[in-house]
Amino acid sequence: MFEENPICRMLNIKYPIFQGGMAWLGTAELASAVSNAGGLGIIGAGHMPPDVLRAEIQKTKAGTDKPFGVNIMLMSPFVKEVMQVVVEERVPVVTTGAGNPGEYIPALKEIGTKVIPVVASVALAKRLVRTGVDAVIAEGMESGGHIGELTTMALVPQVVDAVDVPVIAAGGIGDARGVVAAFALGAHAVQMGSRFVLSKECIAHENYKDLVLKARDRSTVVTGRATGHPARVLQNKLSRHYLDRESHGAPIEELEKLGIGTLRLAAREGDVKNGSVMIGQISGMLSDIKPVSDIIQSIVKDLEPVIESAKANLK
Ligand code: TUI
Repeated sequence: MFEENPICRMLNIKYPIFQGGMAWLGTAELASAVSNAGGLGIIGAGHMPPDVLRAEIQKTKAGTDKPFGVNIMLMSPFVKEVMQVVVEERVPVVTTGAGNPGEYIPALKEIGTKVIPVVASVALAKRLVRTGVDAVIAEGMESGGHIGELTTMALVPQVVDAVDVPVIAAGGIGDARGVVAAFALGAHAVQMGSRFVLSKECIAHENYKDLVLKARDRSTVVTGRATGHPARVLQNKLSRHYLDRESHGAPIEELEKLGIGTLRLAAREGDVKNGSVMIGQISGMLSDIKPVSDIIQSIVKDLEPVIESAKANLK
């Protein structure tokens, strides 16, 4: 299975399943577990200082001999130094979020690192393909954290039609049904974040995991539309206060201040009232915490039955 999948071949991985590079949650423990299970584990560099990222990369290398990636948040104040660390450590794959990685592409490509940006629009996908990226991750607004405007269902086929590199679909995918749907839209691989938050290996605080387990279909909201940096989070005291201030026209500086440090507060300290519990819309269908290898194996095992039941509707 997947011997001819372009992403598996390009990256030398067994399954076309990426783990989203989540800040504070995509640690060496999670990334190495996903890579060991045959997917692509990704360290979420978030706002990590360069020395912290270097240690995380070295820990991941100690935990797996398989390819892995680093996700670089382009809004990070450390972005230049962090890119330097990734080059020095010869990280096999770099994914980027929240911006345009164009200026860093030549240095990464020179050492053979595959560069795979997250895009939320066809225009950015086309622009980045011209600068030489190896593939693109088309991420719909079902995702947790920082998001664009389009849904996965609308975005993925339009990106697939617009570019001639492989496309990884992200946003709203948590089981084999989502993977088959992504393949039907023309994607070659998937990226999942929320599903891996509810894994044994994810170091999210148990309060964070518990709140995600309790989530229903409409439990997430989008804060920060007024700031130009919308983010999907679970409803809680913080998001209610934020949305209240936003709807009353609070200045952007006040809103941005409300968000600082809140992901760490929820994810690591477990303060899920005053922190940001970033998670995608599929949280409503996540009902168990499993080892990463079980998550991946159960998805792979369910692919054929899901395809068969879809086919039944063609008869
Ligand atoms: O980056 C993400 N998801 C994230 S980043 C993050 S850290 C954060 N913390 C607090 C507040 C906000 C963020 C949490 N989740 N996903 C990838 C992604 N990239 N989604 C959307 C985009 C994106 C958006 C606009 C990429 C490029 C873009 O435009 C750039 C351009 O030049 O047009």
